[in-house]
Amino acid sequence: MAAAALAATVLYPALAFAAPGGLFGPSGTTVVTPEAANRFAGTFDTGQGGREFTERLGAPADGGTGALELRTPGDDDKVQFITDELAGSLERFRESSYQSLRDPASEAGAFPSFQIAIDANGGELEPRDLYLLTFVPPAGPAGVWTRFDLGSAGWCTTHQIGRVDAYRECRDGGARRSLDEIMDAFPDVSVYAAGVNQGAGNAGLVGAVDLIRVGNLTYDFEPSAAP
Ligand SMILES: [Ca+2]
Repeated sequence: MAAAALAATVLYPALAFAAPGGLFGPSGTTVVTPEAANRFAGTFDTGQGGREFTERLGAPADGGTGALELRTPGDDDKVQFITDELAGSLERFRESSYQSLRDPASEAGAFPSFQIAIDANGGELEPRDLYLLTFVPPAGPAGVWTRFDLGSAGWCTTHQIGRVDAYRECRDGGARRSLDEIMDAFPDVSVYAAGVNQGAGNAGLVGAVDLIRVGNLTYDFEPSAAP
């Protein structure tokens, strides 16, 4: 999809969204279920991947009974779960993390990654202002819930032009920058959306994610609403 169309269909709705609660946004834990998606969507999905709320792989501590499972059987498959509720200040991500697990039956060795879509100079989004920040998790064991700290992470910064797959580019290399370095480079930066990404380039990976925390807000993914 062309950058202009991408921005128009995906990211312009966020322009009308003002994050409540000030700089650090809303607080507390939000349970995200198939029935209550909290503006999460598979914005950049491609190919034949799958996404399912399930208890099959359990949940991390304090993460309820289930999580969101992501499947990318083919090399070109890409599944995401991204919300523009996280639009606003990049500062909120100084305190941020998520938890992930790789199914031991996976053929691939990676974990689901995390991405932040930014407007490099804030204000009105022009297609040329759209960049993606990608966190590529380090290697780790399968079958264990692992917490990834995003506030101290190194971020791969890619200009979103045409159909380039930011995750695949970042998995294969590219400089990593701290949030401070990104904010120095883009003093007026604003966030449009953020969430998890699996693929392209993760053939055979079955991963799960839970407890996305940004600022004082935590998203707990669950198969159904708590009674
Ligand atoms: Ca959960």
